Amino acid sequence: MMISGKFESLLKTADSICVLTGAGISAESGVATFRGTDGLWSKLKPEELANFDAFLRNPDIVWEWYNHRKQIIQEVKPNAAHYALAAMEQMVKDFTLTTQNIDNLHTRAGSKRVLELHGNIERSYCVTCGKFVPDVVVTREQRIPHCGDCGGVIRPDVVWFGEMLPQDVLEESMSAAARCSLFLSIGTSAVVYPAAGLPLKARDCGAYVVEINLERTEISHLVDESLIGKAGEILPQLAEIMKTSRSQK
Ligand code: BV8
Ligand code: ZN
Repeated sequence: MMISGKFESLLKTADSICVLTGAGISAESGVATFRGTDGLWSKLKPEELANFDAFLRNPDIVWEWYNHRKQIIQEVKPNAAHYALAAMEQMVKDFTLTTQNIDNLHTRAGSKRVLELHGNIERSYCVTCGKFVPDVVVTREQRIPHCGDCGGVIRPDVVWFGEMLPQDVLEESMSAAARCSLFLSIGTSAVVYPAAGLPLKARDCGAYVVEINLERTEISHLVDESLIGKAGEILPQLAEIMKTSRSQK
């Protein structure tokens, strides 16, 4: 893997690093991406599933989709890319990991502080009283889970199209992007906003922005360096370079 001298030096010395991950970082764990060739969206339309109106119209269909994804996520494991980022977090003073993924794999790989921009599939809440409900199971008999307290419909705690992102998480991600000297955009097609605005914010604030992705994306022409390849192969190499000049923080 060829990287520039500037990138290598920042990996070894940068005090503040910010990372944005997307579905591509979980692909090698066996979790389908959205827009790649075998992506989820190639068969289903996001507007039919990942939005609140679709949920109100067909809560059972949306729950069936999330239940299917929950089952896959429970069967898969973090891959080398997730572990590499968890190792980097231990070596860098100011390290911020922001993810668009809802699969919990960064936390399962040992990352201590994960900013979840689009929520987490393992959490659900009642749309009426807001009560969080752990481990919701949808069955053939009970296709739409209801709240034990008020009888309201329970929904996955994920951010759908047209919904605001958790404000505190977004603000913390934006300020990390603004102060970092190195920004890594990993496994994301960079089409969904405001998440895709993070690498651009970092660039505007003077960070060196590197994209690691299987193919070129909407922001490839805007970043400083693009590494085309698998996150599971590239990230461990970057963590090794980091290790050569850093110890545990
Ligand atoms: C909001 C739900 C305020 C959770 C998701 C017009 C222009 C611009 C923006 C908008 C617009 N109209 C509306 C908007 C705003 C809209 C938006 O951005 N739309 C886009 C699509 C045009 N955004 C919103 O609505 C957001 N809310 O803005 O609120 C507002 C309110 C009203 C109106 C306007 C604004 C909410 C966004 C969150 C939506 N929820 N999912 C879930 O079910 O998961 S989005 C969905 O896409 C996922 O969350 C996912 O995380 C996200 C991004 O996808 P990626 O992670 O990038 O995945 P993708 O498959 O696309 O790419 C994977 C990449 O990995 C590929 O490039 C592939 O090549 C690569 N790859 C594959 N394997 C590997 C790999 N790379 C490395 N290694 C590998 N092995
Ligand atoms: Zn309730």
